[in-house]
Amino acid sequence: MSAAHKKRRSLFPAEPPGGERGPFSPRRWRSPLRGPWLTSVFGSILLVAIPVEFVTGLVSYAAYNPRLNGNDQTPNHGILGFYLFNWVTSPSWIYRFSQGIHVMLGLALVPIVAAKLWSVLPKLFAWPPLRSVAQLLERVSLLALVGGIVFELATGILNINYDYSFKFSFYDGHFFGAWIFIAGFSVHAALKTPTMVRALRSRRLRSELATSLADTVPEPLDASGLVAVNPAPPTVSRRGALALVGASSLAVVVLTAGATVGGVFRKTALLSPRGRSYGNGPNDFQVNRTAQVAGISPGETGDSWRLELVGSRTVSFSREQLLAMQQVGDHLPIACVEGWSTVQHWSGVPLRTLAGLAGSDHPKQARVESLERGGAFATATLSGDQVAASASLLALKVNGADLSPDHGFPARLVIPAAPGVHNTKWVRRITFDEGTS
Ligand SMILES: Nc1nc2c(c(=O)[nH]1)N[C@H]1C(S)=C(S)[C@@H](COP(=O)(O)O)O[C@H]1N2
Ligand SMILES: [Mo]
Repeated sequence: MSAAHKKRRSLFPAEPPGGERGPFSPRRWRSPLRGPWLTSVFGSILLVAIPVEFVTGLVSYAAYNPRLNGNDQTPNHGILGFYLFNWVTSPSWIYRFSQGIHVMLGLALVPIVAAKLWSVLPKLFAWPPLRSVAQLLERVSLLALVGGIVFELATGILNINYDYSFKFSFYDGHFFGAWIFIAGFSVHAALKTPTMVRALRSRRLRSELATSLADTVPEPLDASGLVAVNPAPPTVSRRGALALVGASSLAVVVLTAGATVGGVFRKTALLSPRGRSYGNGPNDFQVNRTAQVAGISPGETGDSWRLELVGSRTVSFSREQLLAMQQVGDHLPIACVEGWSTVQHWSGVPLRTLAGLAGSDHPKQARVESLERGGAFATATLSGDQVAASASLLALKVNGADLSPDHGFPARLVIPAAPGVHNTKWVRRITFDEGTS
């Protein structure tokens, strides 16, 4: 063993199991790109992006008005619901915007998180695994951090792909997972930000981007344990690695953003599982669940259909009678939690007019029931503000034409700024509650 080699080895106090070739040997990790600078580049992106992702996630949960009966099986989530507020009704695009960011950014983070984890992989195998109490604490926080981000990305991606058959467990899982993750993230950020700043200052991004493969050399050895003690020749430059990660992120965004940006970009949303199945003519925009899948039979939506309104009195109206009332219309978005959205021109009867007809001028909340039986979509509870908002509609038409069966014929809700799921289709009954809840 050479003197220099001995010196390097002295950074590692114990002989790992498996000798020099096992995964626990620092000599086993040979990428010449790994080092505090590269890790810090990925870390600094996450340091900004993760809080945005967390906050838009909390906003999304608040937008469901989980405190209203029936909107959430575990309302409030105890102390973690401390921040909940009555969700807003304007601007109408706010949920579309915030949830679009949450989903797109979440997807864009996948390559960056993968690169960050790759860059610190040798630390996972550091030997001996526990050197001190401080290190034990750090490792526990890493479990929340790494386990948390992997869990959040996985459940989020499953959710946007596979509907809501597991809706409430998804919400609970993604919600509690987010809190566990953010706890680990906060500890990690507090511990590592000084190191990150130092590492970022150690090299200039501009000169890294100008460095070719031939000139790529490892970062100087340090105590962090990230830099390879036994580096292999580089097969990609740092700028190549950064370009690969950046391009992957960009590709994910380009291939999904069309689902919420809409227009001509809709066609580029090749990775988006939703937001691309259309109807016909004026109803030619995406359908989340068709009437057939929801079990709506043409018989129940025909001439015998009546809207029942329950307040201090109970009244009911045929579709014809509703169409004879004064109609209002507006361009309003349907913005799904899955990240896709679409803006259409909806017209029908304002919800507050219907409340008045049921003898309930200032309801505290409204319970909406669909013809659909059972499942997470069959009912929604709206706040008093949502009933009172002038743009809140029981829509009968879209873009001037009758609603198609798949878009909720005979009548559906369109509530400004609400998550798509509260825009109940095939409405059967609305119960206005003047109580104090
Ligand atoms: N009764 C009922 N209403 C529903 C749904 C449903 O499956 N059943 N889907 C909801 C969801 S999750 C969304 S995003 C919107 C989608 O509306 P669209 O299919 O007209 O685009 O309707 C909402 N209303
Ligand atoms: Mo949705």
